[in-house]
Amino acid sequence: MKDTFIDRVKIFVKGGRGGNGAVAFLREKFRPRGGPAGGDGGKGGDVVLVATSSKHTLLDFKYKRHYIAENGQHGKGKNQKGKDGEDLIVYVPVGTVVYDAQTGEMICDLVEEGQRCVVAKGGKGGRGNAHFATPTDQAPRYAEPGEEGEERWIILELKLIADVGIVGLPNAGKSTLLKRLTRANPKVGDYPFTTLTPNLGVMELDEERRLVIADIPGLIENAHKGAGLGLEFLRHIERTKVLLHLIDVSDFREKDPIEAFETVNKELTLYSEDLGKKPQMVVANKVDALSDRKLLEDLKDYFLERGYPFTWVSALTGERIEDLKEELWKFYSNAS
Ligand SMILES: Nc1nc2c(ncn2[C@@H]2O[C@H](COP(=O)(O)OP(=O)(O)OP(=O)(O)O)[C@@H](O)[C@H]2O)c(=O)[nH]1
Ligand SMILES: [Mg+2]
Repeated sequence: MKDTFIDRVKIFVKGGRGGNGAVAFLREKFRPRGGPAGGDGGKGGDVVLVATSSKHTLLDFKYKRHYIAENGQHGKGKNQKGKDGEDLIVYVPVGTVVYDAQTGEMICDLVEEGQRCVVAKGGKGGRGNAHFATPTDQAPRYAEPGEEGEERWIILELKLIADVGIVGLPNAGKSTLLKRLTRANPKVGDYPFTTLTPNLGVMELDEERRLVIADIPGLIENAHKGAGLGLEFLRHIERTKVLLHLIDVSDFREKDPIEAFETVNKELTLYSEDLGKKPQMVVANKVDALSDRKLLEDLKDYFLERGYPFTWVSALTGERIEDLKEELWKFYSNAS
């Protein structure tokens, strides 16, 4: 993913105005006092979002912010109805969630190809005077105006659709690992919060076995209350099937990997119970800098006892990366 990844935009949508009903009378040679014959106005077009997998970002919306559907045409004489305005179809990537900008209410969640969502209804057309004739007023000079279309600001938010999400404390080596597993080229740094927006990469074992992996900014304690950067990006891994939980074991005397693991898990659960319950595979990283590898056995016991598969790598040197690919694939395939 490029730095230009746009995952949230605000746009204005407005349905077309309904056409006015017409005031008209039949004037025929042999019926000089023909009845009212004003046609109805056409309906205004709707603004309709449609999910497509051929779009992957919300970038277009950064440049064009207003989406207004066509107005309905006015009614005409001889009871002719005005033409309906055309719906304005706006394509958005699969994975777009739509909110009302003012109320924050979710309007729709576009998860499937071709799924549609009307975000602004067109106004109804007004009725022509033909509708208003009564026994006492057979020649009404009144017709309804068309209604205004609905209008509002909406927020489009794109959740990345990844198969695997990498989570862990800042600096655990998540981006380095993504680089190793895929062809993605995220920024790596020896300081926390190097990653500011999510990165995506595709891990390819062979033609049939591919996984999309997401690397998100590191999580810290109280992320669910807004500490650090992590929280805002957790939505990107809500839809992944499994999580790869990366822990740094290089400095285990100073930074307890189990504590790190529990801290991150607590934040995941506090953010959303579903996220906390997602199957996790625990991966110890930076084993190149670990002098006493016996620690790995202890960690393995700890995690296996709790039902988490456990493995280790060095994202930096590439040690056991090929094994991890196979293990991750297996874990992913077996997760329901
Ligand atoms: N020795 C060693 N260092 C590593 C390894 N993997 C990553 N690092 C180093 O750890 C630091 C952090 O790596 P990143 O990949 O940026 O870590 P991150 O988890 O993405 O960090 P944030 O994006 O800030 O959350 C960098 O200096 C990496 O070079 C490893 O296997 N061994
Ligand atoms: Mg990173």
